[in-house]
Amino acid sequence: MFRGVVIKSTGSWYKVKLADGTQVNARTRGKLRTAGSRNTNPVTVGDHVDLDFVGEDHVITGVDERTNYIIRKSTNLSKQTHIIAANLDLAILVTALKEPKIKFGFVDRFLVTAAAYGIPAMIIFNKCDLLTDRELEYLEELREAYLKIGYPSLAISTTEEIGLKEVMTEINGKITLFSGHSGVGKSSLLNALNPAIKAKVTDISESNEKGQHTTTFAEMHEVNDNTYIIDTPGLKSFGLIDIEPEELKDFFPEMVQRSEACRFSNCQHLNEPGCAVKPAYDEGELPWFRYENYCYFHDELKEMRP
Ligand SMILES: Nc1nc2c(ncn2[C@@H]2O[C@H](COP(=O)(O)OP(=O)(O)OP(=O)(O)O)[C@@H](O)[C@H]2O)c(=O)[nH]1
Ligand SMILES: [Mg+2]
Ligand SMILES: [Zn+2]
Repeated sequence: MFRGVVIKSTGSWYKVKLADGTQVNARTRGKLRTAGSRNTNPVTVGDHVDLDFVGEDHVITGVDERTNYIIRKSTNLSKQTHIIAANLDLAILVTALKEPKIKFGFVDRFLVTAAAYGIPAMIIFNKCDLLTDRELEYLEELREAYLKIGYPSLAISTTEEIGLKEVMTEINGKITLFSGHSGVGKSSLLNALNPAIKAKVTDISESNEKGQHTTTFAEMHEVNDNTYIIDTPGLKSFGLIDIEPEELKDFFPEMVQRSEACRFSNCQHLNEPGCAVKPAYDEGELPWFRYENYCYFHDELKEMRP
């Protein structure tokens, strides 16, 4: 038996890094014990696995229990789920303010999901070289708003090599997930952090014409000895999953912080009397767009309930 870590998953085969550092292609065979049953993929990037040699092939025979994992619905309407990656130390949402334009709903869906699965999250605003002074000021306000609700962020430019040291400081010694829309520069940033990686990058105008993502499968890359980044294909949407509407509030850190002052211990911060959370948004102490997203997600989760 061999031991290894899954570093790439295409759905039909897996690239596994064995304990001695060599990389092999492996398949799964038979029934694997897995955490969830509705998932489209029983084995995911970051999984620690057992392998056997069957004939000429490496076969994954078992998957270790995951310390954590992050799941999304394949599409917003789909019932099928997809495990993006497992055993993460940090989840980074890479976005740009423009080219492509930021979608706050998407950002907050990602942050809620990371919180629900207990994974520390942060935001990287890439492509700052494209911003005017006014836009840069706006970005600073935005970063302050996110910091206030519990999410650190970095403003960087991969092409101008601004802020790369700060990114390195955040990810050093960790296994980090890069997620975000197509074209925000996830693979470019990966290459900038370690030019030997040479992940495929496409000019945004080309990729728009084809309507395709440049990165097609999640893959774990070694940035240095104990620092890994999992680069993922760009996402169009991010469906929430496995969250009850009543517990959604627990995944908004700014709500958790203030909810002790609510009259009712199970306050949903919607229209309850004596709520201490909603007024903080009403009065501009907390960013209003977060509350809008909360209400929107709450409705969505209620509608999904069987
Ligand atoms: N102006 C500017 N362009 C950038 C920056 N970072 C990346 N790009 C460009 O953005 C485009 C898309 O970059 P990719 O790294 O392929 O984006 P991705 O997020 O990996 O996209 P998918 O793999 O499709 O999810 C390329 O043309 C990059 O050169 C940046 O900091 N500034
Ligand atoms: Mg990419
Ligand atoms: Zn409340």
